[in-house]
Amino acid sequence: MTTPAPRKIVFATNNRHKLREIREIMGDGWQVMSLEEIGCHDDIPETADTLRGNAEIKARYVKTHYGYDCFADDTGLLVDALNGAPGVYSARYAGPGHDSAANMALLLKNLEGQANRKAHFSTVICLICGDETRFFEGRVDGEITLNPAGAEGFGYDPVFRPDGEIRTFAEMTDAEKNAISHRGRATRQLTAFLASI
Ligand code: ITT
Repeated sequence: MTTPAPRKIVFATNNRHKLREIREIMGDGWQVMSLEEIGCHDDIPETADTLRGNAEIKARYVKTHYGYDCFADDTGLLVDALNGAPGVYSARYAGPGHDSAANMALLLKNLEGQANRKAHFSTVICLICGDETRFFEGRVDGEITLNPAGAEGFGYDPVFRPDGEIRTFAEMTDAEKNAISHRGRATRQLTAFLASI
C-alpha cells in the first residue's frame, strides 16, 4: 500500500512561528503552503476590530487574489485587568512594528502592582474552502507572569503561564505548547473538519 499524497492548503500568514506550529499540529497528511510559496508578498491590511473579522479578511484576500482554498489565524492575548487589552491589537500594542519585546515590556508595565493577572489567548481560524466559509476557535486560560521566562515560542509566550502549569509557554517545547494552546485547539477542529469533507 502506498501512502496517499498530502492534501494541499494555503495558510495566509506572514508569521513564520505560526506556520511552524500549524504544520506540526496538522501533521504529515497536510502540505501547508505559506504565502511565500504561492508568490504572495503582500502586506494584507488587518482593518477589522475583531479576531474573527481579521481572520476572514486575510483568508478572503488570498482566495480572491490567488484563487487557493486557504485559512488564516488571528490571535489575541486578552488580559482581564486591562479590560481585554491588548486583544485584537496584540501585534501592535506598543506601536506599529510587531516588536514582541516592546509589547511585553508595555504589558508588564501596565500590570505593575496589579494582583489580578488572569489572561487568555484566543485564536480564530477562518477557512475558505470552495464556496464555504467556516470559523474555528480555541482558547487557553492562564496568567501573566511578573517577568519574562523562556526562549521558545514567540510573541507573548515568555510572559504567559497557562493554568495548571509552572512554566510559561516559552519554557515548553512546541509539542507541549501545541497540546494545550489556543492555536492547537482551533487547528485540531480545522483538521477534523477538513478530514470530513
Ligand atoms: P499574521 O497576521 O500574518 O498571521 P501576526 O503576527 O500579525 O501574523 P496576529 O495578527 O494574529 O499575527 O497578531 C497577534 C500577535 O499576538 C502576534 O504578533 C504575536 O505577537 C502574538 N501572538 C500570536 N499568537 C501567539 C502565541 O501563540 N503565543 C504568543 N504570542 C502570540
